[in-house]
Amino acid sequence: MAVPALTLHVDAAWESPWAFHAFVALDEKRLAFDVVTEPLPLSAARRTALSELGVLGKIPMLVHARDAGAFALTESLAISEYLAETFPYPDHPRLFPADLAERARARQVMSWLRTSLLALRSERPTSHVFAPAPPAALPPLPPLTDAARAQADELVGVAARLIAPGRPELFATWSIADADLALALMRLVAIDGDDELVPSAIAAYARAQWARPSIQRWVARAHAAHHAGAR
Ligand SMILES: N[C@@H](CCC(=O)N[C@@H](CS)C(=O)NCC(=O)O)C(=O)O
Repeated sequence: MAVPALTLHVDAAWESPWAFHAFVALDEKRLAFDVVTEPLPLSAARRTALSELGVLGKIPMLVHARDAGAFALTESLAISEYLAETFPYPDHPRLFPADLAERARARQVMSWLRTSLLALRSERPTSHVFAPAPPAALPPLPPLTDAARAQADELVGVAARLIAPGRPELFATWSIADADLALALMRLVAIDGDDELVPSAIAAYARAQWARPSIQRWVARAHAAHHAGAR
């Protein structure tokens, strides 16, 4: 069997939202890839080794073995854009909308999700979103502070403006922005319950996205890591 030319370095606990993004992007592109797990926080030696490879010592890191030599890249959005351009449609499914305005909107949402909602992200961590049921497997989380609650309302408001009623995806076809927005919403839906903070139509969007095979393949790896005690 041919050795995949692509390797993705992810966190050993499988709970990084940015590694999730890169993994889903590779899977949606129908690309074969190897995975290397990195315990976090990275040791000084590992951070140095990764930064010598790909400029920044972080995960996710994509390594592409090419005739011209290995190319290593961090930053989840840079990774999905590299995959979109290196393995373009129609030979591979799209990651970004074909329409330029929709593509820009997808980038806007993903950039915002990476730079905002810090209190909500801290109080509703992905460790709980990716944990296997029952939720009792992890200690319960306290109620949201006022700051995180305001950010939850902001997130729901953004989702409500973007998701057309009854539409399963943000745009005409699925895009990687759907995976990012669904994960952000699952911080509320999976931890606090559907009805608590998220209107049912938006919770239904998040759950439908969550059922996507690429996302479920990440979730299965996260559950396996949990059972193996990697977190
Ligand atoms: N903006 C980056 C964030 C990447 C990032 O912050 N990665 C963290 C893990 S989630 C990391 O590598 N931390 C190194 C460490 O904890 O030692 C992206 O989108 O990929």
